[in-house]
Amino acid sequence: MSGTVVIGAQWGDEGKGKITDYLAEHAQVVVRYQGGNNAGHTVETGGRQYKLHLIPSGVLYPETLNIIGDGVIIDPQALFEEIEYLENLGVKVDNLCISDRAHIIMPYHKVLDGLAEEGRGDSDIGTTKKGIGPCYTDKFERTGIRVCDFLNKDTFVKLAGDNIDFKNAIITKIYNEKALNKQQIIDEYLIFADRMRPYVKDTTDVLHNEIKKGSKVLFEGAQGTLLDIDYGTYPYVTSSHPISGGVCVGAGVGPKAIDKVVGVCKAYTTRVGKGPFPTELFDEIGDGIREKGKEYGTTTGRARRCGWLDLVILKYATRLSSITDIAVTKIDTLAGLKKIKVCVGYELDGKVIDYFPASLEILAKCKPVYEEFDGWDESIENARSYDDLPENAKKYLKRIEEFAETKISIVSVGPGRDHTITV
Ligand code: 2SA
Ligand code: GDP
Ligand code: MG
Repeated sequence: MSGTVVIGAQWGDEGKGKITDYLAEHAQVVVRYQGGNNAGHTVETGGRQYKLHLIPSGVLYPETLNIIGDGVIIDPQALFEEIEYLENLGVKVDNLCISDRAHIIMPYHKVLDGLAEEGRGDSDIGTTKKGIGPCYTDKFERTGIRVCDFLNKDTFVKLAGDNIDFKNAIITKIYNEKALNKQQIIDEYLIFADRMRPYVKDTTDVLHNEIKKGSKVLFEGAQGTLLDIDYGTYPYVTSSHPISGGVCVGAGVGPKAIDKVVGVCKAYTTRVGKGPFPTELFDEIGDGIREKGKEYGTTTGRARRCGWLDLVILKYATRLSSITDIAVTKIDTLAGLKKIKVCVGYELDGKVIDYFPASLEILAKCKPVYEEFDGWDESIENARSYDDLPENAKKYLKRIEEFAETKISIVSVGPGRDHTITV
């Protein structure tokens, strides 16, 4: 048995796509278990860049089976656009399986996501407007459309019709906007259903058979720990479970299917969207990290907020997901900084705490307690072994391991597949 989970230990965009692609060389199956095309996973190999949203990051290996599990929500239009995008880049998308229990993102979900965000004014969440919150809301309200229902014409027409009538009442009466065209949506989505049919399977069955035969499985998380609906900075979170606990429900396996959890952690912190961020930098250091690290949203192009590494968050993430191995990414971005700070606690009402508070009001009062490290000038993109790293970078990594009480197994020094050091 060999099941490895790759999760984001911060607010997403830690480089999960890159690490999944790197580890996928030795895997037979890659599974997405939550989220939708709000995710943006960038993989670089062979001098080419691939931006993935819904399709698992194992797709660049022709033999790898890629599964979209039941915990994922699927925008059919976005799915086929992504398949076409990959095929135009010469990547065949033959080995893709979609769960018959996953839910479908419908046009009204996207419209309602946008209208709700506008309605919130300054208190907006900063969503990707891909319909994520409204689609998961329908799932839990029990009015959603599952893939198996999407493929059954009569069931789909009835479910979609009822939903569109109901959502149109909200759109016209509450938001005073124009109603959506029911027939047009149904006709368009029936065509998508036929295109999706060949990919759809009971993915739990497929996955269990693979596990039984001894295949190595990678479970690829999207977003990150602090965007988890239960454990993140609620309400500034996404509507699913990016933590490793999400794997069991989102892929249909028990905890025994997992024997390793890789927590991907950027050497600093970024966040896109609104919400608290204790170590955020508002100065030229933060701007410099954004430019050097190309910190712009993979899906929306939004500028990411940048700040120092927060070890309180990393420790929280390691505990929540039973992280066994840390992958530190983008350490190359920090080269050239004279001093590098790391948050090792929060000062709250005159005392130092080392846990991540649930209440946003309390979090707002927390002031980061920093340790300061000397930086390094050498560019480290060409480092291919731990010994190639500058001494000061090694000291920085040692402190991360020590604080998180977890070993670092991977250090990433650039965006490419080969810019990777296995420790
Ligand atoms: P949503 O759309 O309902 O999931 O938004 C809720 C919050 O979750 C955040 N979120 C993300 N944060 C980081 N990266 C994500 N993927 C894209 C990327 C984002 C982009 O890879 O860069 O391109 O802007 C992602 N997806 C959701 C979102 O910002 C909200 O804070
Ligand atoms: P994900 O959502 O966690 O998969 O991360 P994204 O792909 O949204 O954002 C990470 C960005 O950093 C991508 O553009 C990657 O190509 C890039 N990247 C990943 N690892 C490294 C690294 O070690 N160094 C540098 N410079 N870039 C990296
Ligand atoms: Mg991303």
